Amino acid sequence: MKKITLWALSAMTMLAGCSASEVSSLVEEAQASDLISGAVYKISPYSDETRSMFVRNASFDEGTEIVAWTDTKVNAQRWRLTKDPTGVYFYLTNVYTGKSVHIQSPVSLGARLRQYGKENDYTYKWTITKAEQVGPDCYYISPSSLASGERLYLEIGGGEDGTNIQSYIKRTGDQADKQIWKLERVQEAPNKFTSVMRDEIVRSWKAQYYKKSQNNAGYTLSDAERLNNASHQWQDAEMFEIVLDAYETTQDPSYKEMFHQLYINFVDENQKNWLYNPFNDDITWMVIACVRAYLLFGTQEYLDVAKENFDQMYARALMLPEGVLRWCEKEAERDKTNSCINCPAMVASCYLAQATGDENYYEKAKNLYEKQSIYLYESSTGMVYDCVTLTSLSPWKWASTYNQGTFLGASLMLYQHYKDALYKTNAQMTARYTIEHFSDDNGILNAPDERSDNDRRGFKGILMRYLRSYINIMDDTQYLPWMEASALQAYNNRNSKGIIWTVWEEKSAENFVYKASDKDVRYSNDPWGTSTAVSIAVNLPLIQK
Ligand code: 7K2
Repeated sequence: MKKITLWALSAMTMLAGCSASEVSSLVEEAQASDLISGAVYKISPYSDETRSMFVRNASFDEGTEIVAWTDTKVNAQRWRLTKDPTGVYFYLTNVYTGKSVHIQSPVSLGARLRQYGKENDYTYKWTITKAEQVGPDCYYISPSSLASGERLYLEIGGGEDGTNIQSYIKRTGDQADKQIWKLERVQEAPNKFTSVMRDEIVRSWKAQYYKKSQNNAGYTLSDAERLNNASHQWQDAEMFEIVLDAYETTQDPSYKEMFHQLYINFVDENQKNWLYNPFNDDITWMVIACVRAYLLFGTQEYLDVAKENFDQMYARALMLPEGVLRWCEKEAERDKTNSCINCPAMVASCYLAQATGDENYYEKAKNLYEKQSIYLYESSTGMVYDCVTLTSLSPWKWASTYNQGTFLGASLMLYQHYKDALYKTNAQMTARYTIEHFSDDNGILNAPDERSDNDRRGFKGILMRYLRSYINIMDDTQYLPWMEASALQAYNNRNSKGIIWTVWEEKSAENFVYKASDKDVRYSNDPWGTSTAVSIAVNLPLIQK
């Protein structure tokens, strides 16, 4: 061990003063001449071709580790090989992040690989030689920096996802295979979000969850049993909305049928009047889904059910004289008004106005908007507060993607109807606040509070539909690159089944478990936390080329 480290140091010192031709003369073996400079490759351990080299979590961060991970056919697992100016060594540049593989220096036994944005010294240069005795496309990959006959070779550590890739002295016998890599040339895919990617995401999600969400038992539940089910109601409704989004943006008639099946199942489980549920927001989310479905498909029952539930909900939820809506009818919650009831109710009311032609629904939405703006909106920043207890009047100043989204949506719908510039300004402020507040250093959506909580994990899917409205209605594409970058991040972090957990900045595990700081979240049977990627996929406006 000691010997190698010292030797590596001396090799470094030598190289530091070398000219290009001197460097190339140090290479003793035939280079892999059939590798094409500029072409894109999948690089897999020969001992486990189901995996490939991956920038951990598809992160753009400088210094991110390069690891082996189950191949998911995404650019974060694809590498461009480029010859260095001497024509001897290769750079390996990730197709997604644009950053190149660098070996920890001084190069020694166990040196790790990381990505960085520059590729101008020997720590980025790789010698790739054929392992012809093993098979076609098989190679050794060595750091360029070691000048003597004794080279180091890249090898994988263990056999799990996330196992590191390191350099080591030549292995023999049983161990030899772990230093062999398959370099398979693949077609280059641009870092653009396409309709093909969108359809893959929807298809995978449907394949994983759709049948399981159907209740074929054919029994009617008692009220008490339905209450136990209540926390799924609004999640169901918001996933149904994603199906409607998909219909709107693709015109694929299969979504019409899918919505209808989901609706049938919903009323089978929850019946057609939902007032037994004390959460007024739960009722309202499903009202939105139903009235939207009526507007799209013309099925009268959807509108009748939506209208009945909305009217009854509104009558019991309206708090006077304040003019806002009560979130929950439970005794301890009766003084509280929340953005998650007021804003969806404004949206529902605007849709009902469109569906019925009854102007009163627009008036209801307008009045609610005015009161929401007094109690739970900061017009100077575009921040939507979460909730306030009217007896204490000290709001919880917590911004969430869903409240930002529904307030944005209400602003847009009211602007379209009343043409009042205030709604437009609020829409612009709210959109800007949302993008600035929920971005990481790389300009990609990041909502740390919404990673694992049972309800919050689906929040950002709601935002996506209203961002689409914003882009279309305001004809303002300034946030489109942000949205596309976020969609691509999600896509690059899919698992091999095509399922994407709501934490788009982390690779979705093959075993469908998200390790939150306080608990493990299992999502192989729960579609909610993976619906957000479906939402961005179907809501991202695709620019025709
Ligand atoms: O406090 C409310 C809301 O204001 C806040 O934004 C979120 C944050 O939490 C609750 S809403 C949570 C749901 C719980 N189950 C029943 C649902 O109707 C309810 O909306 O997470």
